[in-house]
Amino acid sequence: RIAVLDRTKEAGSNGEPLYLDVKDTFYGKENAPIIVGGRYGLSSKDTTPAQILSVFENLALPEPKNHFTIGIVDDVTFTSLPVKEEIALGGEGLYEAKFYGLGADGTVGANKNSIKIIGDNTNKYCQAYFAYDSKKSGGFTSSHLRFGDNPIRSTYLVNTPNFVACHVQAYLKMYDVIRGLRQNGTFLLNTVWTDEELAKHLPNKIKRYFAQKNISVYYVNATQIALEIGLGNRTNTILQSAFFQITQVIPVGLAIEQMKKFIVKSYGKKGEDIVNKNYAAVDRGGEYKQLTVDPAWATLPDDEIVTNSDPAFINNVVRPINAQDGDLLPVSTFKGIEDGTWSQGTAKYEKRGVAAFVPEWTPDSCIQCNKCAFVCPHAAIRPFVLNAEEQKDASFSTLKAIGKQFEGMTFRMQVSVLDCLDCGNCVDVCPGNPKKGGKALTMKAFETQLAEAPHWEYCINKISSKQHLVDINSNVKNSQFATPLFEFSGACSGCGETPYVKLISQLFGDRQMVSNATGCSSIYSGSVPSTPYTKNEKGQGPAWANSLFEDFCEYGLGMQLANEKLRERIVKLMNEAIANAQTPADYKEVFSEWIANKNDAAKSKELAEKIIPMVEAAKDKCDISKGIYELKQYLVKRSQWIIGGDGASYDIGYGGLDHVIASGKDVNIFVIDTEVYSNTGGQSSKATPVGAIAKFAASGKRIRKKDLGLMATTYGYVYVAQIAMGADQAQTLKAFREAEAYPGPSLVIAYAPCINHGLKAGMGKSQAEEEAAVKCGYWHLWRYNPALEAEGKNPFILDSKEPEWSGFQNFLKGEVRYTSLLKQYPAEAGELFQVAEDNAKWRYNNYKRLANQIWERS
Ligand SMILES: Cc1ncc(C[n+]2csc(CCOP(=O)(O)OP(=O)(O)O)c2C)c(N)n1
Ligand code: SF4
Ligand code: SF4
Ligand code: SF4
Repeated sequence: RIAVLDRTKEAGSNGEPLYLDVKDTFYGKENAPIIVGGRYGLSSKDTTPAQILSVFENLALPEPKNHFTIGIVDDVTFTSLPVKEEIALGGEGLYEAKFYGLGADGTVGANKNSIKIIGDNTNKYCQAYFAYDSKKSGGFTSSHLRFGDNPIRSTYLVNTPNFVACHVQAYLKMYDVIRGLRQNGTFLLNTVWTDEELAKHLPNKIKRYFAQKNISVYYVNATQIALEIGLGNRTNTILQSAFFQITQVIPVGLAIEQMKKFIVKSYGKKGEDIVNKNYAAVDRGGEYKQLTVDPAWATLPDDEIVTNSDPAFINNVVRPINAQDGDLLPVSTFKGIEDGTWSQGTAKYEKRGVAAFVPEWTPDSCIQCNKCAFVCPHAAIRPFVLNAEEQKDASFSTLKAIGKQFEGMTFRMQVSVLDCLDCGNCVDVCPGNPKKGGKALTMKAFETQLAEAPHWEYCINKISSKQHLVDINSNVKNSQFATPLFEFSGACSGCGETPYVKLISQLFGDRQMVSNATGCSSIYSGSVPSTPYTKNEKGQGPAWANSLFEDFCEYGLGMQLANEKLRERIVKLMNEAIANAQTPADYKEVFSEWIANKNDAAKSKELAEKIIPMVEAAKDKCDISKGIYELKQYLVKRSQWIIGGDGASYDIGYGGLDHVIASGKDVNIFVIDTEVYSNTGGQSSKATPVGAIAKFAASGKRIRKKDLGLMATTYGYVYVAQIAMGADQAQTLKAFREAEAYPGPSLVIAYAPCINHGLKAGMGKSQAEEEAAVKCGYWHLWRYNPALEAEGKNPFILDSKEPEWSGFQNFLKGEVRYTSLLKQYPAEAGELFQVAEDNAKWRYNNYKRLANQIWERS
C-alpha cells in the first residue's frame, strides 16, 4: 500500500501530480499496490508527526480513504483524516524548548545566541526556527529550539517542548502557552506577580496542567530587573540567563562565559556601559524562584468564560486567529467568505496594550490645534467634541470647545492607551500653550494611564461624530474631527507611512476604494485577521484590496473603469426614465440633477440620499427604478486611490504607473517614499539617493534618485505633488484635496521616514525628521496642478522655502543609512555626501526655475 502526499491543491483534477505519477507507474501492473493520495501543508500549515501517523493509520484500514487532507479540519467536504494528539519523536537525549516573546523585545536575538552557544560548545546537534506574526512591532514571536545527541531531521515546529518560557505575562491569557508541554517539563514565566499572586491570578487551565503533568514552574521579574539595571524593556538577556541556569543544558559556568562573550560581540561597539548593563543582566538571571505547584490544582474546574457583546465574527474567527489558533479552525468557519472577503475594522478589537509609555493630556495647556491627532501613525489619539447630553455622563475633564460651530460644546483630546504604540510623535509636535506650561502632552508609564481605557471607550461609543459641523477639508484642525477610517494598524511604532494613509481615509474614506501594491502598506493594511480599514457611523468605509507588487496601478485602473461602466448604466436607466412620459416629475428632476452632478462628490452624496428611498419605493412596480436600486452603491462618486511604496512605483510597477497616468482617468496614485523596499528589509530602489547604504547598495548608492514626480508632469494633464507632513501639515492636506478633486490622474509622492533609515533620534522623531529633511533641502515640497494652466497660470508651485543648505550634511549624519557609509568607506563617503547635496541642489534649482518661469498660454 502506498500513500502519496502532495503539497498542492489541483482543483478539478483526478488527483494531485505526484499521486497521479505514482499511479501511472503501476498502471496495468499485476499485483499493483493500493495507492491513495492526500494533500498536506496547504496554507503554509506545519506537518507534524501526529498527522503522518494518521496517514499510516488510514493506510492500514480495510478501505483507506483516498483524496484526503491532513493539517486541515475539513468539516465541509469531510476529506480530512482524524486529528491525533501530538507525539514526541527524536528519542533519548533530544531537548525541545519553546520561547514566547514580544516582537523587538530581543527574545529572538537571545535565542539565536543560545543555540549558537550550545552548538559551538558541545557535541550536540542543534536546530532553531523563529516564527513571527505580521505586526511590524510589538507582535508575537515564538522561538523553537532543538538540540540532542543525534542528527535532527524534524522538519516541523516544536510541538512537544521539554521547556517553555513565556516572556510576557499577558500571554498567559492570550495564547495557549502550555500546549504540548511534556510530562515533567519545565515552565519559566516573566512576571511582576509574587508567589501568592501567581497562585491567585494564573488561569485554572494552566494551574491544572502544571499539577496534572508534574511541571516544574519558575518565575522571575525580569521586567523590574531590566528597569533597575537601566535596560528599559530589554528583558532578553536576563531570561536567557535564567533559561541556562534552570535547565543546565550545558554547564552554567560555560553558559555564563559564552553569554558574556556574545554581549561583547553584540554591544562592544556601543560602549562599555551597555556591555556592563548586559553583564549585570546575565548575573541577575539567577534571581528566579520556583513556584510551589499544589497537587490539588489537578482537579480545578474550567475557567469562567468571559462573555462580551462583540460580533460573532470577532469572537469565532478573529480572536482564535489572533490567539495563534487559526490552524485549528475548521473549514466551516469560512462558509460565506470563501472568496477571501474579510470584515473591515477588526483591528480595533485587538487592544494590544504593548506600549511601555503613552501620552497623557494636560487640558490646561491645550490649544485644540489637533496637530497631535494629525501625525499619530495609529489613530490612537483623537479629538472629541461633546454636546451637553454627552457631557453629562462624562467622567473626565474637558475644555470649552473653540469655534463658533461648537457653541455650547466641550473638547477632549483622548488617548487610546491600549492602541498607542509609544512612538512619542504626538508629544513631539504638540505646540501646547507656552504661557501655560508648554506642551499639553507628556509620555507617562503605561500602568499609570490605564484609567484612560474606559474614557476611550466612552468617547468612541457615546460621543457622536461632529465632523458634519465643520468643513473637514478646510484646515488641519478640522480634518481631525473626521473619523479615521484607518486605525490601529500593525505598522512600526512611529512609521512615517501610516499617518498619510490615515489622513486620506479621514478625508475620502466614506467613498474610497483602494488598490494596494504589495509592500509595508499591504501588510499593515490587511493581514488576516487584522483589518485597520474600518467603517463610519453610517457603515461607510474604504473598500480595499491588494493585488501584486507590480500591477497595483492597473488593478486600480480596473476598479475605476468598472465603476465608470456601472455609473454609465445608471445614466442610461435615468435617461430612459426621463424620456418616459409616465415617470413622475420629481423623479425626472432628481435624475437630471444626478446626471449633471454625478462627478461632484458632495452633490452626488446628497442626491444619492434622495434617490435611494425614491427608487426603493418604486422598485417593485418599475424595472428602471429596480435597476437603479440595484446599482445604488454607485450613486455616490467614488474616490479611487492606488497606494504603493517607492519600490512598487519607481521600479517594479513603474510601467503600469506610467500606463495608468497616461490613460487620463480620474485615479489618485499615492506613492509612500521610504527610499527603500521597506517591507523586505531595505533594498535599494530608484528612489534611494546617492550615498545611502541599502541592500544591493552596500557601499552606498552611486546614482542619483529618480525624479518620478517631475517625469509625470511632462504629460501636462497629470496632477503631481511632493509632500512631507512633518514639514508642512497644511501643504499635505492641500495636496490630497487638490489631487482628489482633479478630474484626471493624480500622483502624490510623500516622504516617509522608516525604521530602515536608522534615525538616530528614534522613530519618535519621524515627523521632526521630515521637517528637517525639507529645511535642509534633502526633500522638496511642490505641486503641479494642470487646473491652474487652464486658468492661464503657471501650474508649478514650489511650496518649500529656500533650503538652509548648511544643514544638509548634518541631516545625513542623523541617519544610520548614511553614517554607516562614513564608518565603512570614510574616504568615499565625504565625496558621495557632497554629490548627494549637489543633486539635491540641482533638483531644487530645477523646481525653482519651473516655479519662476513666465507662463504663457499656448
Ligand atoms: C514581483 C515581486 N517581487 C518581489 C516581491 C517581494 N516584495 C514584497 S514587498 C517588497 C518591497 C516593497 O517595497 P516598496 O514598494 O518600497 O514598499 P514599502 O515596503 O517600502 O512600503 C518586495 C520586494 C513581490 N511581492 N513581488
Ligand atoms: S505616542 Fe505615537 S502611537 Fe501613541 S498616541 Fe502618540 S503618536 Fe499615537
Ligand atoms: S497638539 Fe497639543 S495643543 Fe494641539 S491639540 Fe494636541 S494636545 Fe492640544
Ligand atoms: S514603512 Fe518602515 S516604519 Fe513603516 S511599517 Fe514599514 S518598515 Fe515599519
